Amino acid sequence: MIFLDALHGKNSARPPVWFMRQAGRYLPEYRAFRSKYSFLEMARTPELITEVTLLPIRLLGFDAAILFSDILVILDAFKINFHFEEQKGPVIEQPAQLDQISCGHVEDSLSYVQKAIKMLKKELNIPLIGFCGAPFTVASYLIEGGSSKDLKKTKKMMLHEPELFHALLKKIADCSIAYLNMQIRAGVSAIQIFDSWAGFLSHAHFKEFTIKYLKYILESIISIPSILFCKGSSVYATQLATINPSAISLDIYGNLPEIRKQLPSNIALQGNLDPDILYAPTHVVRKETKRLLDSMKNDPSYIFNLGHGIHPDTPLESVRTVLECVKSQ
Ligand code: 1CP
Repeated sequence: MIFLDALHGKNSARPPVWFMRQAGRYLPEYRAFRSKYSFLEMARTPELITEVTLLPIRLLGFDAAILFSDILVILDAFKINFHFEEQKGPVIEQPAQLDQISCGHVEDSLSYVQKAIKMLKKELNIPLIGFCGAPFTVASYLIEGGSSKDLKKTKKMMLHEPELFHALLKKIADCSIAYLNMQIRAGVSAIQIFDSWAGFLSHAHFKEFTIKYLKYILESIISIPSILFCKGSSVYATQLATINPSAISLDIYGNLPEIRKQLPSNIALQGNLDPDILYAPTHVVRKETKRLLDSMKNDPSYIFNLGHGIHPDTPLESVRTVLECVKSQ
């Protein structure tokens, strides 16, 4: 299992490869499912979660599967209603009373995730990655009511009402611990925590509002390989390393060999191909993939991935080209 070997820093074969959002709209087979079901119908139905998780594995041959789900399904545990709109993304339906929300039993509200993991374990012969959103990023959706370009409401709340903000982060962290432990007991082989929007924070605030809760989560979950991702991870890699994840997933900005030198050797690195490169002509896709592979040659703990999720309009041919390059190493 080269993916788990790399997470443990002892992969002597080629680097393993998987993509964030690998089960998504760039696949015609995914779009066929979406023409019949809404995203949330799919994400709440164990049989559909299983089918869609397996799509990119069967069609393209990635080395790890990631559970088809979303960081926002945890809102089901808080009984907060939300939906996804075509152009807009997630919409939180009733602005929550943030001082009053509480997380119920995840085994009840998120049982569909537990069932899907058990089904997937029977089908898969490669590792399955479970995940959740980080408290800061999940809180930002609750406060903004959906996606935001600047996280202004979130940062205002953080600055005006730090105690309320901390209490909210703690509640989401506690719920995330229960949720990840449920996923681990059901059989995932590794977990990834997505703190997509933590890059909006300054250094000191990153420590206070993000690192604190990521550390708490990592220390509280059942022991399993863990990967931390945020947009901004190339800036915050050394801070993220202090809480000892198995791996850090790098955005597109940093130079991996340089980051490698700054971090303890027991921390694996994942990333950081720019997803936009997949729009390039095939020979450029090949050249850029090789450049990244060469820069991490013989690294026993490198996992090939993108710097962020794959775009919905990515040409399938480019994905095939990347996989071919990595696998021919
Ligand atoms: O079909 C569709 O219209 C839905 C598109 C889609 C998909 C395929 C959404 C809506 N979520 C997902 C799946 C998803 N989301 C996965 C599945 C596993 C995989 O194949 O990787 C994962 C891990 C996520 C995580 C997620 N959701 C993040 C963190 C990662 C990242 O991209 O930064 C975030 C921020 C979300 C929120 C979200 N989900 C979907 C949308 C449109 C958004 C909003 C993004 C934004 O605010 O800009």
